[in-house]
Amino acid sequence: MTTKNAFVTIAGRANAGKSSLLNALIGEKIAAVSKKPQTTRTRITGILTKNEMQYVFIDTPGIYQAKSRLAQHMTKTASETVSEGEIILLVADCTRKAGEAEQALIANFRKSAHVFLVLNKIDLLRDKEKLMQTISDYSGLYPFEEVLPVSVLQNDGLNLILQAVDHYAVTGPHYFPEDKITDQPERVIMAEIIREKALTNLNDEIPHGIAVSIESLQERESRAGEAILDISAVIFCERESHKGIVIGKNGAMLKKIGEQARLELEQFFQIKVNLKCWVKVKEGWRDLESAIRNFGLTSK
Ligand SMILES: Nc1nc2c(ncn2[C@@H]2O[C@H](COP(=O)(O)OP(=O)(O)OP(=O)(O)O)[C@@H](O)[C@H]2O)c(=O)[nH]1
Ligand SMILES: [Mg+2]
Repeated sequence: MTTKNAFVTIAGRANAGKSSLLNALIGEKIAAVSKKPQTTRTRITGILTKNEMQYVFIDTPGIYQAKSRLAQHMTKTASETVSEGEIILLVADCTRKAGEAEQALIANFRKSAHVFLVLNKIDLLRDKEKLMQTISDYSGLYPFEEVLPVSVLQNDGLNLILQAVDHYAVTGPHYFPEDKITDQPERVIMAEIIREKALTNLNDEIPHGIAVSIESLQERESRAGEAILDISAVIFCERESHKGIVIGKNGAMLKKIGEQARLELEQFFQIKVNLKCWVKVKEGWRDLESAIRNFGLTSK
């Protein structure tokens, strides 16, 4: 069998639905998703192998006007990844006008890159006329090879994305084993599942200042002979006053986050999980280079 591969960069403004798209294409939830912008902080590789084809999708942090050092690293990660991409999906929310975020990314595209505009969230669109206008506005910005209106939420149009990408697949060996779906280490996936639940449940500025670290991980057997994974995680927040909110009244918030995370961890890793979460303060860490590095969030 002649094997082929395609490396595809997924870029766009924060909240456009990039990580949702990655998860939908892979068919497994490997990247955190939330309503809040700036959910994704690093490059995340998702792999889909279908017969002779291997797609390697690279999800990137969304472009967003934020000032912290962490945000600068995230923007740099996105720009650098895009500047290396030969096949790029520029994902945009079709209900919003093209803006600086898209333009900033476009400025980084290689001349040789094949770029597809993925206009996501068409399920939200009542007036189809508006879609034509949006397509025309975007077409003025860049000569996209194709414009693909999709709804990731409704799994609508995703095949068109794969078909578009197929044109530019190159003959060569598969870079990853067939059953591999991501390059993220287990601990990172675990921390991201917990962070996603914190993002979903917390409001205002707090979610953005959350980082999660897995402190210990151990598999054991219960007395009944059942395998159990003990996970101990620390949820870092930026201020003492935030700590109380993350823990909640009588620990209610922390319990909720932990419970939701445990269920998803059990589903993903297919093992019973005993999750213990602690909350610690790392004052203003998003502006501390050393802390950003320790959390593995620096750009190259
Ligand atoms: N209505 C609708 N919502 C969607 C669709 N795709 C994604 N969303 C929602 O949009 C929000 C953002 O999704 P994400 O996948 O986290 O977006 P992202 O582009 O990765 O965001 P960042 O990581 O912050 O850059 C979530 O609430 C998703 O459920 C869609 O097709 N339709
Ligand atoms: Mg994302």
